[in-house]
Amino acid sequence: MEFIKLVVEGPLAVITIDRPKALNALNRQVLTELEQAVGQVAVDGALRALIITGGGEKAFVAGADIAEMAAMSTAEALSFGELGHRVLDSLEALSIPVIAAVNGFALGGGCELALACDFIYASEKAKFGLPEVTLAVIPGFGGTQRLTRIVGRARAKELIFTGDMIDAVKAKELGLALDVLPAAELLAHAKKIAGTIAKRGPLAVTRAKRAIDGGADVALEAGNQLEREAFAALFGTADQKEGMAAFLAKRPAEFKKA
Ligand code: DAK
Repeated sequence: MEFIKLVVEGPLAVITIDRPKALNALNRQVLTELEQAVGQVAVDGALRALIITGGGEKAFVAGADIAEMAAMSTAEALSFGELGHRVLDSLEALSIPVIAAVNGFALGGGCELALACDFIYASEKAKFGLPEVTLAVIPGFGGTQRLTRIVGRARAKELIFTGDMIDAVKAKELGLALDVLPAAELLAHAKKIAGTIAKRGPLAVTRAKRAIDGGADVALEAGNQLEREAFAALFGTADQKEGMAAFLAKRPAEFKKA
């Protein structure tokens, strides 16, 4: 892969979008490689968390590639949008938690990529925005939907209608970024949190992710039903027996994802 780096460090995987000359902009090749990397993560049963970040000093991802999109026909735009949605959906559907470490510009498709992750940590240098209307288009990789679900309709409309960028502090205020870190500490912080998650019962983490995501767009009763089913199913796992036995024996648990 030319523009995507996938590095596995024990139970953690780090994907770096690495096309710094174009501020890591997402063209078809980058998206296709990203899809491939996400596919590799999906089948690696030893992984417990994934971190996504941007290569170089300036950008997480500065958007879909404007040079590639400039001459697209409607049919080509439809196919490009389908590719972007497919890649972000596959990321969102991973059974392990995905953390975006936003180290710079996260604009347009880059902001949408971060929004498809489970949560976002931002460096002090990060800037978020959906500037598509400045190009006379709209977000095409799920931004109108995922941003709205996080910040609410009115804020999403303000950001999308103006196309203005916000800094990391404002992103935190809106609930878009969880925390703001000095640039030099961002990745280490994401790895620390990912490392903590990696020690927890992996099947439980996955079930919790499914219950939270599956319950987000349904009535409370239906969401609670998802939780009840997941809770009960976990009692059929060896890890649940191990986790509770370890607690009672006052020793660390050794989970086997079984
Ligand atoms: N695409 C292509 N190249 C980009 C780029 C992008 N999104 N962003 C930056 N670059 C390139 C620049 O062209 C420049 O290339 P060279 O001139 O050196 O060859 C290089 O990266 C460095 O950028 P700058 O020289 O501009 O760097 P500055 O520090 O001065 O400015 C900036 C940084 C982030 C403020 C500026 O680069 C900028 O405004 N970039 C564009 C940001 C943007 O508008 N992003 C949103 C893109 S639109 C859809 C599907 C998807 C989408 C929409 C519809 N359908 C299927 C319908 C998604 C749309 C978008 O994401």
